Amino acid sequence: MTPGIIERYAASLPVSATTPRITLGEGSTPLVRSSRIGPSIGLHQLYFKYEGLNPSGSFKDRGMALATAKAVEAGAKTLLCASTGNTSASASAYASRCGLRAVVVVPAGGIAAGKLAQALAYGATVLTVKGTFDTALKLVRQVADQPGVALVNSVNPDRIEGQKTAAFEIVEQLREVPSELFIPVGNGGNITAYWRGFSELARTQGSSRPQMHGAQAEGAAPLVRGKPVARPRTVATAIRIGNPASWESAIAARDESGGSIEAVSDAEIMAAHRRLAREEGLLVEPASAAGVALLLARAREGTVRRDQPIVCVLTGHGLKDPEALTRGLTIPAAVEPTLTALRRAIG
Ligand code: AN7
Repeated sequence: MTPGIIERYAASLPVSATTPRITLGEGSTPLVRSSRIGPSIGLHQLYFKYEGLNPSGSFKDRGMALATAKAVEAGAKTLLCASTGNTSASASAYASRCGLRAVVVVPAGGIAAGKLAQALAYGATVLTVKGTFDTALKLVRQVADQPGVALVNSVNPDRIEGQKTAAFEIVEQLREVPSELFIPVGNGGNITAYWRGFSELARTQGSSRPQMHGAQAEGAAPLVRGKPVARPRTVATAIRIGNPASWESAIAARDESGGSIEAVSDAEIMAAHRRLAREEGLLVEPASAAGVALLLARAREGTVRRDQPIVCVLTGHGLKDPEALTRGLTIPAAVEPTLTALRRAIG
């Protein structure tokens, strides 16, 4: 049996012997060495942490395993969240696993098809609101004080604790600390979690810490602009967030690591998304390509350390957003079922 993150990292997590070891097999995701993108820009130690291979298809499962375990331990009956899609898919999966109710609130028309399908299929109560993720999060925070309800957005500290385990895994897999880490930033929870993970290793093992580079989409870049964005816009729906809940800790990760949080355009995101599929065989959702887009931009500027290991976190699976995968591509017309027609079509 594959141990989940609670079992593997219990000593570093806020759990006791009686905390249930809830798992869907999250974590232990591959660190894949870049075969073509890295070498094309002179980086021979570029790696991708492929978090899309988690059980519900995103990194959220690490934090959700722990948040659900702690909710069950506290006697909760309902998991509640607002979401741009992945948190809702993950909460719905872990709730069904534990016989809890999931209530997920998502922006109407604002989440990728696969994520909505997941929440419905796992049996969650799915509510869509006319507004942004920020509006949805503000609303759910106000109803989260009901008895038996656990709020499982990343404002829940157990989410961040669970997600820091990805930093532990990277160091185990690489057998050293990367010099730079590139990661998409929406609500700011995950960059906070990685920084905590690397910082804990630095404290306990005296290791170095990477420079943290966060990527926001140009039309949804409050941390880059220094002020909330009322109407966030981007093709990367997962990070269409205008007022991140983990604002201060995301900025702290940037500053303490000597890193950056920068904006990338939708065109750059989609170009990186396509390169990951066509040059690496890695399907990701658009938001997950934002970190790679930032790396490519910095490599063009010449501000990347070429001789050091660099890791890009690929946060969510490509199949979550099939529309993004086929954008600009045409589905071929049917071929007559004859050898001649097939040979002609192959060319
Ligand atoms: C694929 O699901 O906020 O900076 O509600 O799904 O920790 O928010 C998702 C965020 C990056 C950004 N990549 O992480 C949600 C949600 C993917 C994501 C992010 C998200 P945070």
